[in-house]
Amino acid sequence: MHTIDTIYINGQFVTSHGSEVMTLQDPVTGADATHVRLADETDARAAIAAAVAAYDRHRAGTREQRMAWLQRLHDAVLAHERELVDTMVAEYGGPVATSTGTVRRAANAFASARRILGSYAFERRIGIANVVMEPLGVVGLITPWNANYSFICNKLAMALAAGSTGVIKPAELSAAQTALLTRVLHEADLPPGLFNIVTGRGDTVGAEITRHPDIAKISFTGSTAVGKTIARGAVDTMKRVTLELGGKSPTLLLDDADFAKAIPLAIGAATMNSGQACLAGTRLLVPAARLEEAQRMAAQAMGALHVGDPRDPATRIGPLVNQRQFERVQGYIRKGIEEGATLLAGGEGRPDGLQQGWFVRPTVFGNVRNDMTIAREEIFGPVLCVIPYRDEDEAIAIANDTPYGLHAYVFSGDLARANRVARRVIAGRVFINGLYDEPEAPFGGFRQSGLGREFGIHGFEQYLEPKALMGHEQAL
Ligand code: TXE
Repeated sequence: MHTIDTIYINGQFVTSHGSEVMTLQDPVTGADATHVRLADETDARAAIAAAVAAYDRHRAGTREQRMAWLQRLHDAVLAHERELVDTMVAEYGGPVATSTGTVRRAANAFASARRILGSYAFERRIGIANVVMEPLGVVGLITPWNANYSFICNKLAMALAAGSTGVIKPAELSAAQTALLTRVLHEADLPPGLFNIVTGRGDTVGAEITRHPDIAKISFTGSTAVGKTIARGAVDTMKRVTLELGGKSPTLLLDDADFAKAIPLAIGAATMNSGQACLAGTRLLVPAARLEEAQRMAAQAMGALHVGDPRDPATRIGPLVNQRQFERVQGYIRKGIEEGATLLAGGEGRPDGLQQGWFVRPTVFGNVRNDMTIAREEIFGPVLCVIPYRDEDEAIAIANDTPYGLHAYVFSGDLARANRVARRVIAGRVFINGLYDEPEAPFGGFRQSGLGREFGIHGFEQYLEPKALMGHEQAL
């Protein structure tokens, strides 16, 4: 059994003070795999103190210096791509293709921050004012388990580029990935204290970061419920918050779309990262007149996905991250059946031949009404709801009838029409006729999907605060 008991403070690996040891299971077999000694509030405070001590010097440093550090962080992650992927596959159960994408996105986050920093105008003139963009201060970066490396690296890259120092609180479930990533980032040999990494529980370490007066901003990715807790906790010290939360994203299949091309893409949108993706397209809206055809094709495309060992390159859907998520998804599948949706593919239980670990059956429900629980709540597994609509207006109304607004997908034979529909859907991002990866386009949600944006220049500016300087030679 693997034991992890170190955290990273002030450029050093130190043993955490926490007394709680958590056991993580191998998602493929369900067998115990790793013991993690969780950090506690004392560790969080030590990490914050180190980031505070490093802040003034970092803030005063040059743009060129920061760019050089970002380059080194990028190179370090890429140099260890293989190990990082293997550890992600083993700990999290993400299929190898997904996991490789996550590692590349992690490396690219540093390249992207470097590019933005290279040309960013930190000063601009507005009337008589010289407006300078300043770093916010020490930031708290709290991340989930579903793409651990890329969440950490993206937030860290932007914070460092902006001139902030930080404390990272990764998810407990990603302890082994975080331990490896920490060693990799340490190799980039940045000055101590610029970033500190403390794996502990959300309600201890995360809560300490949220309430600590020396933290100026929190960037959080995770559940909507925890996002609200953080926002409430942050208000006492008026911390800035960026929140990337859940979604229940619609895929609008318009009546002029080529179903044979669009439906497999819609299934891809629903099942990315084994369905454990905030941007997953989990509600497929189809014209009522072609409901039977669409449902048959969706069930067939879902049934064709290879579920199995995440190490196998043919695997499209691996196990879920842990037993809790497995049971949660089983509960939603049960709920869908109870509420009267038609089971078209999958269902409760494990897939044939995969009777251990946290594998679920990729599931399609047909004849779903948008007020059913399975159409309203984020399931976070490979479960798709097919919902019929009568006309375009109703499709848009159903798409927008959700507390969320993170993402949407539109398929149509007419690009101009697809764009018109995309503008009427309430979502931070809309993919039209395909699945894309644009690392510098803003990412984030309307409504309860969050607050603020990440990535690119929009994400970068969330780490800056404007200051207006006014004055001239003759003033006195
Ligand atoms: O997330 P949590 P969980 C959704 C998804 C999933 C559900 C539950 O639907 O099924 O959330 O997952 C830290 N103060 N998403 O419970 O708890 C926690 O330690 C400060 C969507 O694992 O939100 C971890 O580091 N921090 C999401 C991080 O929050 C706290 C990705 C996320 O965990 C805290 C993950 C507290 N009081 C889950 N409590 C997405 N947007 O992609 C917990 N944390």
